[in-house]
Amino acid sequence: MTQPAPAPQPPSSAAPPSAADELQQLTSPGFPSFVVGNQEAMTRCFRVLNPQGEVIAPDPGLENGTGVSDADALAMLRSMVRQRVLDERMLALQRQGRIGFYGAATGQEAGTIAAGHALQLRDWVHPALREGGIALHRGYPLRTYLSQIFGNREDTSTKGRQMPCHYGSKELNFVTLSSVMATQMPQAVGTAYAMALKHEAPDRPLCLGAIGDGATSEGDFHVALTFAGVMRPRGLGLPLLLYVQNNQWAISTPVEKQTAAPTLALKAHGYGLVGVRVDGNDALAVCRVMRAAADHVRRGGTPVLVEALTYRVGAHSTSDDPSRYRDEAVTRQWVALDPIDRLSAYLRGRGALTAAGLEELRQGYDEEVRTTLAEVEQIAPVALQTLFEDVYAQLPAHLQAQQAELEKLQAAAMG
Ligand SMILES: Cc1ncc(C[n+]2csc(CCOP(=O)(O)OP(=O)(O)O)c2C)c(N)n1
Ligand SMILES: [Mg+2]
Repeated sequence: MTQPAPAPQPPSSAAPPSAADELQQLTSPGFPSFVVGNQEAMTRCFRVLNPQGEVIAPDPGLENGTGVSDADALAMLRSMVRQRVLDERMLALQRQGRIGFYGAATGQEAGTIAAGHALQLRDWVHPALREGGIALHRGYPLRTYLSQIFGNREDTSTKGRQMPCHYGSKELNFVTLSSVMATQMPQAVGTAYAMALKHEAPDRPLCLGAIGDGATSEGDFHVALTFAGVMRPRGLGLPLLLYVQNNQWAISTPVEKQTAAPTLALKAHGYGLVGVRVDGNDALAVCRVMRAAADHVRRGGTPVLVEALTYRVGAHSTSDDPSRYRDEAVTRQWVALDPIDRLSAYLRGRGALTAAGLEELRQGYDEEVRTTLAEVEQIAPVALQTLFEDVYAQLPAHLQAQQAELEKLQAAAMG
């Protein structure tokens, strides 16, 4: 008698990778080379520091064995601590009903700040929700950053017409965030194309387009990668870096539901781009990879897609409660891989920072945020008549009528 064939099993939906699984993979395979089709660069995760902040494989040919000076590491740490303090304060403020919305970058400070630090000020940035810290790192005033969140008269970026966190600065080449996912990608391709037409290799300004893992499922992502590969003005690659912070969640959708590909960096290969995966919680690794990628595209090399592997340890935004859809035990494992702890442990090991020095930094930024916030809360809201500005050179009749009506209502309200 033959045994009945076993009933086919439904495919199991892949469980989110545990931090332990990811750590297994996070061995340092050596510095990735920026070559199209380099399987190892796209699948293994490049890192410099282990979770304790020790250099995994010091390279005697490089400054400090890491390729990053203490001054650079300290500059990144300062901005990362500032971002953490600021985000914590903003979340508290939202809970108190003093601001409407906030999207924090908690746990992603290395992925944000180190990527920004690797660029030059002449380089353009098309940011997504987690990259506001790059603007601050470039010198965007905290007062203006907070004014945008309050939408007050000093909100020079968006004049109170946008949601909070939509900062932008022409002077800093930091393009105002669009909430619409993945728009950064084709826009960055266009900006990079303009750079390629206006500037000569090998020292061209570049453009960074940043998105999250969820945005890789948008059509715009694929359109942008196609153009990034095929557009070769003057026979050179575009000066373009496509940067994906893979924090493993898109609100409540895990990255395993975005793609069956083993990594997001692998997607670069299908479009003829260079793909590199880096530990997004390791500021030194992000800085090194992004600097090398920047150098590569300034010279005219093929555009690079960098996937920074990290985790969204907090909520998506102040409108979200992650405990309703994910296992927070996994989150706690990632909290143990905190990028600020790791970088500060490294700097302490080098004698470039003390525990007291770190605490002083924290307190200094806490004071800065509180003082600036107290000032910003006193700034008047945007004047109502600005509703009618900036769209029409000549206000159409129906808007003129509405403006007159508004003025009458305002006069009546003033008594
Ligand atoms: C085209 C589009 N669809 C849906 C949304 C609503 N939405 C806002 S953020 C978000 C998830 C973004 O996830 P991800 O790209 O991983 O970035 P993260 O927030 O994790 O940094 C969604 C679905 C949107 N803003 N734009
Ligand atoms: Mg995400």
